[in-house]
Amino acid sequence: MSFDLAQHPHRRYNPLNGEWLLVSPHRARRPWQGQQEAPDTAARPAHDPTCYLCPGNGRVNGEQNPDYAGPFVFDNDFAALRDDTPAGHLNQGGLLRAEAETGLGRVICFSPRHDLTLPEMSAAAIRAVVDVWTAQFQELAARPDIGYVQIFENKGAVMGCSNPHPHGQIWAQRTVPGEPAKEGRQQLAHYAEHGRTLLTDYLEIELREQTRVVLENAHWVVLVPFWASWPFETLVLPRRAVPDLTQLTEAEKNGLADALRRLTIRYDNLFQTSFPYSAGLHQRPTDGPAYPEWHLHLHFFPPLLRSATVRKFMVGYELLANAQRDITPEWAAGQLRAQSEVHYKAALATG
Ligand code: H2U
Ligand code: ZN
Repeated sequence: MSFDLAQHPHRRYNPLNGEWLLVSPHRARRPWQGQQEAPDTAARPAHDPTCYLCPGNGRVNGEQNPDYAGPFVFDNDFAALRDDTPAGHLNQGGLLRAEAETGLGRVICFSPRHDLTLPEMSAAAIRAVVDVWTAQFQELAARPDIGYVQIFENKGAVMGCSNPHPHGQIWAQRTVPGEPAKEGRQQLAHYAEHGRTLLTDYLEIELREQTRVVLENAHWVVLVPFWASWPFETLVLPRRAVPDLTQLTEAEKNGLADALRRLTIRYDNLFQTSFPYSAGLHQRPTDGPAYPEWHLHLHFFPPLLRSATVRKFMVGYELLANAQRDITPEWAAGQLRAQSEVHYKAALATG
């Protein structure tokens, strides 16, 4: 009996953050119990008078949203970080340590439409969101008090998203937080040794093997990473190594919009539901250096496992030991590859 990644319990290494994952494929070999649920065809109004993100409506701080026509950015009224925090720190024997942290939070409404999530938007409308991410990164990166800019989206109530109006967030702060700091150390070590970015070398392997690739266009590749811990986790990678959005060409930005649209349609089609996830960009820190080792990418972390309601929980072993999965990344990639790029709601509407 020889070792087989599709059958035998094993550990996989995540070179991007230096951590390990336990894969137990034998547990997933029981028959697919994809619970049959009716397609979610719930419709929302294009404008909701009670939504604090819709154009023209009031927010909790009393401000009124403009009658915006494209993406709309405003300062988060309940930002986790503030730029008026006084400096200060605490250190008790090296064990109790604290430091004041400064920064800001912003909310990005993807469009005026209350009812259109990314997979239901046109590539041009998604490109407008990419442009806003780029402009926000550029503006914040230029500030001496901002060392890192995190752009992300929480989608769906299951991910703690409080408002269905499609929107993302930006948290920008003085220091580099944990996940990008880990990825930065790993990428720097690889670049120092090989003179190429870690993700350039990784992508070359994935393009050769093809087993985990979900979709490609001229400038981007979407794949289920070898070390994915969430069942249908994906990595969205530019073929050309650039450290941040401002380095992308027009064609690459259009390519990103295309990749995001096609990926999120496949996600919605998988369980015929508006597919929840946390997703976001990882880009170079903005504290000064050029960071040539940084290879911009997006992560999608979706919680669903078997159906619109059966999700993966990161609990006992995952909390106490390390991440674990049953279905293999290769199998998950195959499921996503098998999906149509016509949104199921559009397909149902045209019969
Ligand atoms: P989430 O549902 O993804 O948490 O996003 C909603 C964000 O909008 C949340 O961060 C902000 C919340 O603080 N918000 C405002 O800034 N103003 C409001 O009037 C309501 C919500
Ligand atoms: Zn709305």
